[in-house]
Amino acid sequence: MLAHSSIQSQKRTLAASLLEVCIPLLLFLVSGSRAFAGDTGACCLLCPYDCQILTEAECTALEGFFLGVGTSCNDCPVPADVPVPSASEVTPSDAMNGLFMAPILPTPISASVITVTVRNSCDDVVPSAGVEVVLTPSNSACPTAVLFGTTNSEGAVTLSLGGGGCVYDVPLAGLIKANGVVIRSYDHVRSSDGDANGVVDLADLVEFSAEFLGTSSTKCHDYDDDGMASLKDLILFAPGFVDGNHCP
Ligand SMILES: [Ca+2]
Ligand SMILES: [Ca+2]
Repeated sequence: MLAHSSIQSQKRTLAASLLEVCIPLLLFLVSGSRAFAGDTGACCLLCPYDCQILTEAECTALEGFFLGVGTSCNDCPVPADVPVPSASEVTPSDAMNGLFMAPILPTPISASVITVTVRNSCDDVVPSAGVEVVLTPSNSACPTAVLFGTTNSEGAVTLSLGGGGCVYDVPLAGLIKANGVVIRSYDHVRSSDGDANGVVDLADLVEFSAEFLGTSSTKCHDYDDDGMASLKDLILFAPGFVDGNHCP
């Protein structure tokens, strides 16, 4: 009787052991069959960028982009360095609806120093982006103007628009490119050195005053493009005139 009980006990132990081994094995085979069936591939996820090897259904559930069965994560397009105009910003030029230039010495005038922040489609900043300001021949830049730069780790670069001239209501008058993509196209590029002779001088004051007093129509000295040459524009004109701002 004891021997029979011992045998039964051994059988139960053996059965338990088999189950312990077989259940994981079955689970492995079931899950492995999916891979053997070859229905997985690269699932590219954006914002933030990621990639996982999944089935198409699993990828769709994550709102990813399924590249196809058998594809690898190396095939996912990486959007990180593609600038998007609507996500990028230029201060203070965006608020002024145009670019403002001024001769650079002895001290750059505030609004002529701009900050360009480049972002991608995920609204993430784009570091190490090459940024360039492109002007028409109607504007002349000082030799030391900084019209090119590379964004820092915050996706920002500061440029100094030293120079003069006046362009208004001309499409493509001032372009800002980032990694070759046009992120801004301004119709106005104005300067306190409106006649572009390299110095904010009496001739510019005469023109500014005419617009400020309303004896001539607003054209070149409405720097913030609000429809009139007013106190806000005088604040940008006066320091350059008083200091005789000039190009090197
Ligand atoms: Ca001048
Ligand atoms: Ca104005």
